[in-house]
Amino acid sequence: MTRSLSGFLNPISLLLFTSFACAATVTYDFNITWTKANPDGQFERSVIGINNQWPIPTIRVNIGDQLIVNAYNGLGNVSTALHFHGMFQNGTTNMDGPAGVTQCGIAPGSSFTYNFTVAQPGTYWYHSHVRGQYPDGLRGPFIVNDPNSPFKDQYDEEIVLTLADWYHQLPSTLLKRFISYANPTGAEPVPESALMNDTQGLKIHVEPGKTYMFRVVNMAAFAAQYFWIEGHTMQVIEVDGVYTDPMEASMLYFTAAQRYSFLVTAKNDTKANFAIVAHMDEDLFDAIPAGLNSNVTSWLTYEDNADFPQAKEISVEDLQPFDDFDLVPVDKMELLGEPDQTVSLDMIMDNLSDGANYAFFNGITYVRPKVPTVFTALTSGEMATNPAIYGVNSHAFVLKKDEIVDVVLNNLDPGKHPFHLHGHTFQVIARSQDDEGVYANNVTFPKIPMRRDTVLVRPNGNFVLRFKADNPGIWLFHCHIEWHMASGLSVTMIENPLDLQKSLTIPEDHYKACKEANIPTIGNAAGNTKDLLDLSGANVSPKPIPAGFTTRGIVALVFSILAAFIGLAVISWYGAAPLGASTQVAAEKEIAEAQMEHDIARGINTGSVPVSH
Ligand SMILES: *[C@@H]1O[C@H](CO)[C@@H](O)[C@H](O)[C@H]1NC(C)=O
Ligand SMILES: *[C@@H]1O[C@H](CO)[C@@H](O)[C@H](O)[C@H]1NC(C)=O
Ligand SMILES: *[C@@H]1O[C@H](CO)[C@@H](O)[C@H](O)[C@H]1NC(C)=O
Ligand SMILES: *[C@@H]1O[C@H](CO)[C@@H](O)[C@H](O)[C@H]1NC(C)=O
Ligand SMILES: *[C@@H]1O[C@H](CO)[C@@H](O)[C@H](O)[C@H]1NC(C)=O
Ligand SMILES: *[C@@H]1O[C@H](CO)[C@@H](O)[C@H](O)[C@H]1NC(C)=O
Ligand SMILES: *[C@@H]1O[C@H](CO)[C@@H](O)[C@H](O)[C@H]1NC(C)=O
Ligand SMILES: *[C@@H]1O[C@H](CO)[C@@H](O)[C@H](O)[C@H]1NC(C)=O
Ligand SMILES: *[C@@H]1O[C@H](CO)[C@@H](O)[C@H](O)[C@H]1NC(C)=O
Ligand SMILES: [Cu+2]
Repeated sequence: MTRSLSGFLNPISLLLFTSFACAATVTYDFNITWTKANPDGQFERSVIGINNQWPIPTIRVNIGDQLIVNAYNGLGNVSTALHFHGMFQNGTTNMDGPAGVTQCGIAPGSSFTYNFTVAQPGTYWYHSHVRGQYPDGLRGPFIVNDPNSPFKDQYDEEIVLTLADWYHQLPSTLLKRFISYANPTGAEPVPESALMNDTQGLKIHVEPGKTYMFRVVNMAAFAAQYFWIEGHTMQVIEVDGVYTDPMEASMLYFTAAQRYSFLVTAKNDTKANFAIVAHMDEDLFDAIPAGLNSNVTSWLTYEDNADFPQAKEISVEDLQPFDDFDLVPVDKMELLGEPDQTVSLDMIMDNLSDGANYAFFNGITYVRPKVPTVFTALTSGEMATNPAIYGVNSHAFVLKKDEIVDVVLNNLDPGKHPFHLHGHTFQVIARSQDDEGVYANNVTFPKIPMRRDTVLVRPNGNFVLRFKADNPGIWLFHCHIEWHMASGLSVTMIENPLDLQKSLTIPEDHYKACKEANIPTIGNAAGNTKDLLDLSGANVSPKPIPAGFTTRGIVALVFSILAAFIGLAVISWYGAAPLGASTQVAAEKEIAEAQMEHDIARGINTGSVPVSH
C-alpha cells in the first residue's frame, strides 16, 4: 500500500484538506489467486486468496481518500469481480462490482482497476460479486476511519472482528446441486462451521478499564449469527456505516452482510477470561445435519494464564437480540417525504420447468443480461428510461432524479431474508414481526427512522424502505443469502439514467475487460442495437411448469432422459440449463457430475435426502 499526497496544491485537494484531515490516495495491488486453507481445523480446501494469502487483507482508508484497487485475476479457471459493500459510489457506479450489472466479470489473466472516492465513515466489507464466489473466501473487512467521529473520545482502541459461515465444498459444486431438479424444495446448503476472524478460539487481549470499539462484520454466505459477550454489555454506535445514538445491547443479530460497531468497557479488576459467542441462526437451515456445531467462541482475554471457559449454553427462548428498528441516527435525519414511486415486491420460491427451485419477485427470477446493465443504460439514448430494454429477467425499475422511492417487500415465504440495496442507505420505516402477511398500509412511521444498507424481513412478513434517488447509477436490490442471489432473488434499480449518460465516464480498462471476456458493451439486454425493444436472444429463465404438470412429473421426465442418454444428451441438457453450466469445463467432468446428480436423484426416490418446508 502506498499513500501518496500528490496534487495537494490544486484547489479541490485544498477543499478536501479542510473538510477531511488528509485526503490521500490509497492503492492496493491485488493478485487474486487460489490458495489453501483450513480455518475450522477440520478440512483443508481451495480458497480464493489475495497475493497468495488467506484471510485476505483488510482495506483501510480515511474518509475522503481516493481508493485504488488494482485487481488482477490470477485464478486461471474462473472470472471474478470485487464489490465494496455499502459504498455509495456516487458518480462511479461502474466501480460497484456486480459482474453483468456495472462491469464485465474480470476474465482469468485480465486486470481491472477500481478507483473511487470514499465519502462515508464506518464499517464495511468487500467481496466478490460473481455468482457463488464470495463463500470461496474472497471477502474481507473494509474500514473507513473518521477523524471527526462523534465517538472518537469515547474509546481507547479499535478491534475489527469478522463473523462467517464456512463450507468444506466449493460453492461451484454446491450450486449445481442446489439449483437442480434433484432439489425441488430449494433446500440450501448448510455450512459446516461458524468462524470468527476466519478461525475458532481466538484470544482477544484487553486491558482492565479500557474501552474498546468493536467493528463487527458478518461476511456469511448464508447464516445469520446471534452474538454476545459473556459478562459484558455493548453500546451500539454504528449500524452499516450510519452513526447512531448509543444504545445498550446484550445480544446482537447479524444477518449476512450486516455490521455493527459498539463500545465495550473492560472490567477494572478481573483475573478471568470471558467467552465471546456467535451462534448461527438454525431457523435458516431446512435440515440440521447430525453433529453440526453452529457455534464459535473467542475470548475476551484479561489473563493468559487463567481459564478459557466454554461458552455457557443458552436456550432458544433466550436468543433475544437487540432490535435494530429502535436505533436513532446521530444526524437525526427525518422521515423523507411522501413517495413519488412505490416499488412493490412480492417474493416467493417456486419450481420451474427444469425441475429446479428458484426465487421470484412478482413472478420474475433474475437472470444476468448478455450486456451488463450499465452499458445498456449508457448506449440507449432516450430509451434508457424504458425498463423493457434491460430485459425481463433483469427486472428493472427506473427511478427519476431525486424522487422519493418506497420499496414495499412482502415475504410470502416462510424463511428469513436479508435484503441489501447497492448505492444507498435506506430508512427502514415499517417492519412486521413473523407471519403478519402482506403490508397493510396502516403503520405509523417513525419520525427519525433507522437507516442501514441491509435489513432482515421476517418469515411471512414485510417491510417498507424509503430512500431518495439522489445517486445516478445502476444498483442491485437483492437477498444477501448467496444461494438466493444465485436462484434469482434480485431486481435492478436504474437510477436517473439520462444524467448517468452525461456524467459517467468508464475508463478504458473496463472496456478492455469486457473485450477479453468476449462480452458486448452496447445495445439492449440481448445485445441488439437496432431495435432496442427487440429482446430476442436475451438470457431468460426456464419456463414455468405447464398447467396440469406436477413438479414430480418433470423430475421424473428429466430423470428418465438422464437415465436413457447418459452421455451426449446429458451434455446438451446441461448446455440448455439456465445460467449456463461453464462451457470451459470438460465434457468428461460434466458427465461425472451428472452421474453424481443422478445418484442424488435416486436418493430422493428413496427418501434419504432431507426434503423440507
Ligand atoms: C499472481 O500470482 C500468481 C501465483 O503466485 C503468479 O503466477 C502470477 O505471476 C501473479 N501475477 C501477477 C500479475 O502478479
Ligand atoms: C478452479 O481451481 C481451483 C483450484 O485449483 C479448484 O479447486 C476449483 O475446483 C476449480 N474450479 C472450477 C470451476 O474448475
Ligand atoms: C482515479 O480517478 C481519478 C478521478 O477520476 C483520476 O484523477 C485518477 O487518475 C484515477 N487513477 C487511476 C489510477 O486510475
Ligand atoms: C481480525 O482480523 C482482522 C483482519 O483480518 C484484523 O485486523 C484484526 O486485528 C483481527 N482481530 C483480532 C481481534 O484479532
Ligand atoms: C473502574 O475504575 C474507574 C477509575 O477508577 C472508575 O471510574 C469506574 O467506575 C470503574 N468501573 C467499574 C465498572 O467499576
Ligand atoms: C450452541 O449454542 C447454543 C446456544 O447457546 C446451544 O443451545 C447449543 O447447544 C450449542 N451447540 C453446541 C454443539 O455446543
Ligand atoms: C416446488 O417448490 C415448492 C416451493 O418452494 C416446494 O415446496 C415444493 O416441494 C416443490 N414441488 C415439488 C413437487 O417438489
Ligand atoms: C393493520 O391491518 C392489519 C390487517 O388488516 C391488522 O391485522 C392490524 O391490526 C392493523 N394494525 C393497525 C396498527 O391498525
Ligand atoms: C451524490 O452526490 C450528489 C451531488 O453531490 C448529492 O446531491 C447526493 O446527495 C449524493 N448521493 C449520495 C447517496 O451520496
Ligand atoms: Cu434470501
